[in-house]
Amino acid sequence: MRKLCFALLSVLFLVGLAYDSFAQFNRKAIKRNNKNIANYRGKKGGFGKRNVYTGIGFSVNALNYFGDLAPTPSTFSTDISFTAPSIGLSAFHRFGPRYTLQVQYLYASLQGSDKESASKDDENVFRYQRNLSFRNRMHELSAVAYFDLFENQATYISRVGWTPYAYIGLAAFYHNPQAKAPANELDGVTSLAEAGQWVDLQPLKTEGNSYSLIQFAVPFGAGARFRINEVFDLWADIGFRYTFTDYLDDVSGNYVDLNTLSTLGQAMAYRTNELAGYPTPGLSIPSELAGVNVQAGYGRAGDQRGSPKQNDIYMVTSIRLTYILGATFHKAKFR
Ligand SMILES: [Ca+2]
Repeated sequence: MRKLCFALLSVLFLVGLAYDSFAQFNRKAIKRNNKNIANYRGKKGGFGKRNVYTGIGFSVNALNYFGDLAPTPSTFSTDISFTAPSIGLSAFHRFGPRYTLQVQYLYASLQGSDKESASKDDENVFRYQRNLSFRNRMHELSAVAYFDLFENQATYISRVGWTPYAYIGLAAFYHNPQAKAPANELDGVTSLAEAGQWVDLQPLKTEGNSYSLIQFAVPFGAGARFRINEVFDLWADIGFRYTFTDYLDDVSGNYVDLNTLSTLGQAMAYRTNELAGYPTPGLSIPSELAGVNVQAGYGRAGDQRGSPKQNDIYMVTSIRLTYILGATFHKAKFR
């Protein structure tokens, strides 16, 4: 909750900042217009229609996941080996000397695995023994405002060679957490029909509750844009998607009574027994499911499965090539 408040405050602060600079820009524009009117010598103006431009872009991105299945319990823990590539398509509109608005479609993929990220030989033994894993393929649509440090009052032709920028916006995404099904049901002998397949986790209600597959996020970050030639720019930035869900990994709260789940749900919700030698002698206790023993602390109703304190977030590192549309039209007009 504190995190959410912080995120909302940050957004409000940035919106305030943007509004302030916009107001300042307006005041400047009025001043400039007055000056222009006073010095009128024919056609002249502020950031007028002919300075506005539109373009399209293509990006390659690297995605990292921060959440319940990260290597350590810290907020900024991620397993770099699970970095997933992604592509994005975008369109942007330049509407001020410092301001660009961009809409983007991003295909994204996130991954995490307790077994591969945590060790049974250190303080992360809880995660190792939990033995959960996931992948999540996402389709994200975002609208983001970019604020340049260096301004350009004229047309795209005289835009600066490079400028740092910051961005903030809103994103909506469709996601679908999945995990690979184990060979057997929880009884350890009956083969699972879905063995080895990627199974959708949301319909199984592994923690007893449902969540929406459409979610929202606040993208924010910083980077720099480099002019390649008259029409091409290269953008490089790094940022976070602060989401409003803890279920990107299908892990957030406690284990539920295994009797309340389907056979497949049971096998996907509690996975400690898949580790060789588990449940360990001395810590093997009966679960609520008849005939199935679990490791003490895992798999019984109320045992901790995840941490609901923090939502899952992801980091997006991007390199984007953009092309300014209508350049030949402008050239023809001003030659
Ligand atoms: Ca989570």
